[in-house]
Amino acid sequence: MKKTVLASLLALTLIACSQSEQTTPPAPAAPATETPVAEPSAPAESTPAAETPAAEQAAPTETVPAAETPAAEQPAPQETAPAAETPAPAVATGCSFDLKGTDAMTYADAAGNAVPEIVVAATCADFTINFEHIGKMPKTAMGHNVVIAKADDVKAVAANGVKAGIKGDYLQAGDPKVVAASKMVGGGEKTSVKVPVATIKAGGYDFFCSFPGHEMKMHGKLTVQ
Ligand SMILES: [Cu+2]
Repeated sequence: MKKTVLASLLALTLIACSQSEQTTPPAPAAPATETPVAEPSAPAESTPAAETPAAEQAAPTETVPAAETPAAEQPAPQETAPAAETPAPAVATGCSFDLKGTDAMTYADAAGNAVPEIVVAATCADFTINFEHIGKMPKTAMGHNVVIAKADDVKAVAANGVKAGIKGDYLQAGDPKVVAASKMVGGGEKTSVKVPVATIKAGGYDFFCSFPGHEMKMHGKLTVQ
């Protein structure tokens, strides 16, 4: 009996609830349904709207590369700067010149500038190049020397030097094409080479390093004025 009563009470309550819900909903139900409809449509529009900005962002991204193009144009003026450095020859004062060698496989003057050419005074009987390896690498890895030869003979002298190996200071013993040469030195070491000016007066002589591969970068003109 109690169960039936409870059941009927529950049923009544449910009906009451459903009725109360039904009665209340009608008014709010209309606005409630209208609002959801408006909301979905709004997000639906906002989604494509969000896609449009994305497409607009892609456009700005294309303008960024455009900004990179002027940046690529800037390196051009920078390239002209090194070109201006190259023509500067080192004019020796007196009858000697202090030449440096670096771990970066380059020759440099005392100020650290590149030395594309050394100009020797014609009044000198002998000209001495005092060479210092200012790097730290050993002779076996980054050895440097100063060899004087005719410009046309440099490749052949270097090739013969490679055959001579490190034991021969990368110079063929008694190579007739070598006018003068210093010994091969490593980081922190000094050496020198004396050049008879009468021999190089005619012109067309170069100085270079005969360590394998170094001649490409360590190479300059030795001229008499
Ligand atoms: Cu070298």
